Amino acid sequence: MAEGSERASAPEGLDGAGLRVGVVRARWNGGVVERLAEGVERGLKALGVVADDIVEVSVPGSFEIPFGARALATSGKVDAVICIGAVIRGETTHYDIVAGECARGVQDVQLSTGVPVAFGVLTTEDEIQALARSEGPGGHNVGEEAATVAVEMARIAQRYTPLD
Ligand code: DLZ
Repeated sequence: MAEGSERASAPEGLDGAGLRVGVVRARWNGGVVERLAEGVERGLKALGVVADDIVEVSVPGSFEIPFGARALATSGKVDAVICIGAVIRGETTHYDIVAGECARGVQDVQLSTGVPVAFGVLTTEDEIQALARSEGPGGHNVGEEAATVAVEMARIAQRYTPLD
């Protein structure tokens, strides 16, 4: 597992004020996903994204996350999308399919639409690992990290999107 020092730090002065952010959340492993959602909320708030600019879509499982992300990305209503879910190997016989298709689909969505999509989906061996990556304030939370990624990538997209 990546230690704190290996994780990407946020760029200096990163500011999410005025950005509209979509959140796609899976209902499988709902307890862990709720913890990730709390991390997303903390992360966005810390960067100045207000609650009125956040739209949330719930999907059944992580396999459906790319579809939800595409719906939001093509809506014209968001500057970035954050995906949160938890695929836990111990509880999932077809773990590799669900986790792999989720990651592939998310990457497809952001490259095909030009709207950044942050991958806050946990793929872990067991629930202990999932809980360790969805901690409360001050701890490691992949949802919180994904919030920072979404804001950073939205700013990059704005900077380099050609004018009409
Ligand atoms: C079916 C399934 C299984 C076994 N495990 C998980 C999981 O650990 N995490 C998750 O988000 N979703 C899981 N799913 C549900 C699939 O993502 C999907 O919702 C169903 O296969 C229906 O398409």
